[in-house]
Amino acid sequence: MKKGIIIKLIGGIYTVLDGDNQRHTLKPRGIFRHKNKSPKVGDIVDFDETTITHIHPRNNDLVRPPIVNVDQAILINSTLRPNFSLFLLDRFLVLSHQEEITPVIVINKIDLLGKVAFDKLKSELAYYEQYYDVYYLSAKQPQTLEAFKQTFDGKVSVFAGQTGSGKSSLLNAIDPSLDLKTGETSKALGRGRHTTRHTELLTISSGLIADTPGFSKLDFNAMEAEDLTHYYIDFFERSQDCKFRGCQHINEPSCAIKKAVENGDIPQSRYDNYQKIHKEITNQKKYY
Ligand SMILES: Nc1nc2c(ncn2[C@@H]2O[C@H](COP(=O)(O)OP(=O)(O)OP(=O)(O)O)[C@@H](O)[C@H]2O)c(=O)[nH]1
Ligand SMILES: [Mg+2]
Ligand SMILES: [Zn+2]
Repeated sequence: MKKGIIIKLIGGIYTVLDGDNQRHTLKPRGIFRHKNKSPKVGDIVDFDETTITHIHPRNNDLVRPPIVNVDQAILINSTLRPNFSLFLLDRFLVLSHQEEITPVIVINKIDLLGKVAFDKLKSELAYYEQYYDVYYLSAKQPQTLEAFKQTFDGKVSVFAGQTGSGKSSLLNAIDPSLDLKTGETSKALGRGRHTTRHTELLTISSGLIADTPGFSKLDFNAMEAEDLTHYYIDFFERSQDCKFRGCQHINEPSCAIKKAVENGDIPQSRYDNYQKIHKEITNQKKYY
């Protein structure tokens, strides 16, 4: 009996990577399908010569991309083409916390910014650096990637970010043998084409990464407005100073979050985005 991790699934055939970095092509036991518990990419499994015999318990189970046991979400934002958006970043952070996956923030395409614009972006992100790892990278400048390479080690990561933000380009820059397809950004639209296809974990540095295609629309799974107060981890940390327990920082009096925004301790944009997401969630609920 051997143990490994599923890194690929195509047409019912699984590829499993064992602890000695050997790959095995396997089929699942029939009982899995029967019990409606098919193995997924990211599953830790036991197997014999031909067959996956046992699936170990999962830490988490992502719908998109369909991968389980994800340790971290690496959020790829580009400076330009497509334009950087604090709203998208705040959304991605909420989604990561909802899935209980540690987010890492990447700003890619720093080569496209002049010094003044770059300094401005960095100062906007300084707040986030208190809570998250933030990397400033360029797929076109390999020297910017040195420290970042280590974030993959010993982990299962997923890339998330808008189409054209440079996810595949970054992976190629770190390991050219991956030879992933990348799309030229459409200059007219400022958007990239959809270029990444199926779900697979790739080996990179000493870790595994799923290069997922970007998307233009991001929906939240069913979420209560209350949950949002947890997924904004910086707000949650301060919320013990709100007058009301369970304060949602919207209309309540003596709210520590609103005070911190007024004092400039929390960026206005971070709060505005919170309000927008809060509204979206409460509006969604009407339809249930
Ligand atoms: N100037 C510059 N261009 C970059 C950088 N990284 C990627 N690009 C370009 O941006 C375009 C999109 O890059 P991709 O790597 O295909 O983007 P992606 O995030 O994988 O896109 P999807 O697979 O569609 O989600 C390509 O034309 C790249 O050459 C960068 O750091 N600097
Ligand atoms: Mg891609
Ligand atoms: Zn509050």
